[in-house]
Amino acid sequence: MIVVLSGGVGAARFLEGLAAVVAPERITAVVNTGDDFILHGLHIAPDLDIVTCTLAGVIDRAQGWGIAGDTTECLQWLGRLGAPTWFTLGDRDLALHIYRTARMREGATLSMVADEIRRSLGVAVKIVPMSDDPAPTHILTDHGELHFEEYFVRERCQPAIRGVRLHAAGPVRPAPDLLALLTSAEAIIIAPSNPVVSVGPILAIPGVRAAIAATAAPVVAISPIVGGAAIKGPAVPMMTAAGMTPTALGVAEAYADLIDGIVIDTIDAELAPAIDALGIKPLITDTIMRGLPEKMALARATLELTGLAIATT
Ligand code: FO1
Repeated sequence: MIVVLSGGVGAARFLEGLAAVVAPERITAVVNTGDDFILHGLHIAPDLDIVTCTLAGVIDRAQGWGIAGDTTECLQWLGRLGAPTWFTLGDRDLALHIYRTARMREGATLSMVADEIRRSLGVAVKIVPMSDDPAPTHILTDHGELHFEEYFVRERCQPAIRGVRLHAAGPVRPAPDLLALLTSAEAIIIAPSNPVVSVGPILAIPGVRAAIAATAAPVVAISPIVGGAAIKGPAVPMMTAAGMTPTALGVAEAYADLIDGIVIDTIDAELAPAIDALGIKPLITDTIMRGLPEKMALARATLELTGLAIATT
């Protein structure tokens, strides 16, 4: 099993390429739930839905989130009623949240519901939340403590970050079988996601780092930072606030105790010697995922870095 530690948009795009070069059944995406929050009384799970809908081919490609061709009739009426409309939930998107909330109210776990939804949408890649416990990521700002989505969407990343608080609702246990999945994996890939608020919440779960350190599998990452900038999202200010250097080298340093190799973009080739000096094998390639061919090429390069003789299509 190839296990991919995943956040949202960047991870989803990488997974599209990976699922096109190896059998999708061989892939398990372990997805961040730190962005999950309750809105309109519904359990919203942004990264789970981004990964699932992207792999199902129904994602709004321009945004990277939401469902293609969606409408916002319900949201407009919610606005008329005085409900918050800062988080754009389309009519089709709402079906996911209504279904998830109803099933969890019946006693289903987030893991069970994530599996039901991906199967309903015909996704062969297994999709596993990092935990079934609430694990909200909070951003400490000079405007107070905000949930990640309040900071990222409602406040548009304007408030100055004072810090990041992972697992802000209390102890977070690994999803069922997550630790076994990591120790028995044939390869572990850390997707090109925000190291602080997308991958960080997964690694912060008790037992996860130890399981990755203990696994016999090759562990490789793909840098989400290219030329000192993030392709999407607030990775640079967040890495800085977390005391990391917001470069591909800084990403390698953040994962230094876990990874054997890291894929970096050609723009960052001059960082390769410093990465090599960390005992981490750099692979330099084009990491900008413009279309499916680039996503497939990046997936092949990443698999090559694992050293696994994985037959790719
Ligand atoms: N991101 C935005 O910037 N604005 C939105 O209104 C928004 C709505 C939204 C709805 C469902 C969903 O699954 C994701 C959504 N996102 C939105 C993306 C989300 O805020 C972030 O991209 C992820 O949480 C970070 O990985």
